Amino acid sequence: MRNVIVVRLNVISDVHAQIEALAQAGKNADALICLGDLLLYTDYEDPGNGIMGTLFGPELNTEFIRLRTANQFDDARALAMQKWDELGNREELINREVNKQYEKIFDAMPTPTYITYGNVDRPEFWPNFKKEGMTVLDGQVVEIGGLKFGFVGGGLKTPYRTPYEITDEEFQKNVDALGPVDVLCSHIPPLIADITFDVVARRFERGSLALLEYIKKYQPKYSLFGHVHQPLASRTRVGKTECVNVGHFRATKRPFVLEV
Ligand SMILES: [Mn+2]
Repeated sequence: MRNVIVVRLNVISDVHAQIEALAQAGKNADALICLGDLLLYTDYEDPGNGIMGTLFGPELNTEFIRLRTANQFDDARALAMQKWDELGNREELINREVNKQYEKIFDAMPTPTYITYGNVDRPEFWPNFKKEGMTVLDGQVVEIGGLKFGFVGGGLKTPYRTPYEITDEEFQKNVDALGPVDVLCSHIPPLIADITFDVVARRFERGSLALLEYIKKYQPKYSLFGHVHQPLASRTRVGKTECVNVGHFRATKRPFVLEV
């Protein structure tokens, strides 16, 4: 007879500065897996909140959100430019808020944690905040509980120009670097209609063809991801692979539990 050791992993994504719940996210688990989007730039529920709400104020930010939601990106940009002229150096002001948020978020994050970047992250800030027990992975594999977990971070290019969007070629390289794994962990989903459509925003978010092709080729047990906050479907199956959106942690405050 063989001893079976069960490892419990709590998996979260799209934290978006949900600091209180984050501090509890590792409860009863052997480790936390975080699939990115730690920052809160734009709070659609509370336009005075988040980095843009803090800098622009609720009224202007409401208008900014309205224009972007209506795909009027040039008008949104023109409106923002006007405000930046008044406020001062855009980059400095945003970076100051990013630093403030990351400090609180990384402070609250339980360990041990295996983590990758979302499209609403600023990877260049992470070395300043990374603490003991945190493993940052992108295009890399780690063994947990005897299984191989592969991580691919970031988002793909969109008209929204979110903070960390990489080209399809760069993303493909990170996927190719993995080789076969048991659990594929990414911020964005594989490119499948039901899991990339957001029913509240009423649009498709970007999914990855590279991830879908990887899944078809290697058939990992799980593909875990986040990114789509209100998906049409939160799970789907590709052959032997169970594809799971682990949920919008800012809203749910609950991790997805994976026992291996
Ligand atoms: Mn997100």
